[in-house]
Amino acid sequence: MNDEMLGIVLAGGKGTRLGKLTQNQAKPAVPFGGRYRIIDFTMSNCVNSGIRNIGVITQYQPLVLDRHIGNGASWGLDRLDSGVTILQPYSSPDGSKWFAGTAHAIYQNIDYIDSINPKYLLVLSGDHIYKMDYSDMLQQHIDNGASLTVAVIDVPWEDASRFGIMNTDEHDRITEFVEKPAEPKSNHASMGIYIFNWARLREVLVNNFTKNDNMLDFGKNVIPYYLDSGEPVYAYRFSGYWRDVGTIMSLWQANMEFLEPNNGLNMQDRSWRINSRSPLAPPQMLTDTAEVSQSMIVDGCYVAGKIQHSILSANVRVKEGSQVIDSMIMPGASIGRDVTIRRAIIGENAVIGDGVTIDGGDDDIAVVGNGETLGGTSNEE
Ligand code: ADQ
Ligand code: ADP
Repeated sequence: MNDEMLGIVLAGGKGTRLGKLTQNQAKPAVPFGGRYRIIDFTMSNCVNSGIRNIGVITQYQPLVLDRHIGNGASWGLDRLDSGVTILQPYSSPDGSKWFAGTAHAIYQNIDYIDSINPKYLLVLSGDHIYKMDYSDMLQQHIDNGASLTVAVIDVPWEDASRFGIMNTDEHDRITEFVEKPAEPKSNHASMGIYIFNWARLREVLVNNFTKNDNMLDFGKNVIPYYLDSGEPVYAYRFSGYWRDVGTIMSLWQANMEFLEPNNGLNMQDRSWRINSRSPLAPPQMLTDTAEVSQSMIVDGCYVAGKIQHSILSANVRVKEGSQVIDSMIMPGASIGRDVTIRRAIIGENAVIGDGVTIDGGDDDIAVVGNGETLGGTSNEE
């Protein structure tokens, strides 16, 4: 059954709300949880759900993401009966093919999708942290006789205006959908995860794009169009751990939750592994001055300071006299002597000079960008 479903990961968003962390890479490529990049969760969910073909649509700063995904071997996608294809905007004789929205990005890749010829199209976002079995969602889609199924989760009311918000009838058929409403009528939020009957979606996209460009986005255009046309559109309820890590605060929070043993993600579960491409790094070194508590320290780290309730990704250095509290340090960052870092995200390969203090304060999170250097003092051996 799952051979009939093609997974498409939308990985092209600019992620402007992540600021300096997405200046040189797409949001799905942002490091998470010490060993991962955000997209690893979606990629692994696909493979664990039995999906054999995945297309990853990129656009904005795709280099890091391309390298990370490679031929898909990290997820076992390099076999004969499976594959991952990176889909980038391309130019054609009739002009630019830049993707103007999520549905437009699918429309531009019709040739690729036709080459796989799926019965169902699973549209995913590359920037969510969660574990989900899409084959269960597909089963419900089939049982309902749906044309489109949207995965739904209840979010805190104060966050509801960040999402597509819907109402359903007693059979979970969606009766109303508004993308990011200023005044949400419910807290049933779209997770941005869709299963479409491909033949019908293809028809809708082709019909509309040949006339005009009014089907650019799934949330803003396609779902309302389906509802107006009376298509059977159903909600698939999800109640597990799920985070949209599109803002600095939500990215920091999800990393801090990752430190909690019972956060609902269950990373020890060997039946639903999250895989990633991790180049081999030497073992971590904790010196006799190191003090580490409630933290994750990944391979290649050198720690001579104090680490408390923090994540140190691969190849991070923290020198003597420094302390790192409630923070996420991305791969390759180097922290000098007598530095204080609290409530912060430190970008990849950032260099923090001796004596610097970086503190987000009690209501905010400080960010140091990828490759940024702070404090001119010597940080050499
Ligand atoms: P957003 O995430 O705000 O809301 P959008 O900006 O359309 O919606 O991005 C969806 C995904 O597609 C992201 O992963 C983004 O990176 C990617 N993307 C965006 N534009 C793209 C393009 N042109 N080409 C390729 N990829 C692109 C959506 C839904 C809401 C829902 C939330 C849940 O619209 O209804 O509640 O997701 O997070
Ligand atoms: P944000 O965190 O800003 O909401 P998203 O990933 O949701 O980030 O994308 C924001 C918007 O930027 C989306 O509507 C997307 O279409 C648009 N976008 C995607 N790629 C680019 C690009 N290369 N240049 C400019 N805008 C883009």
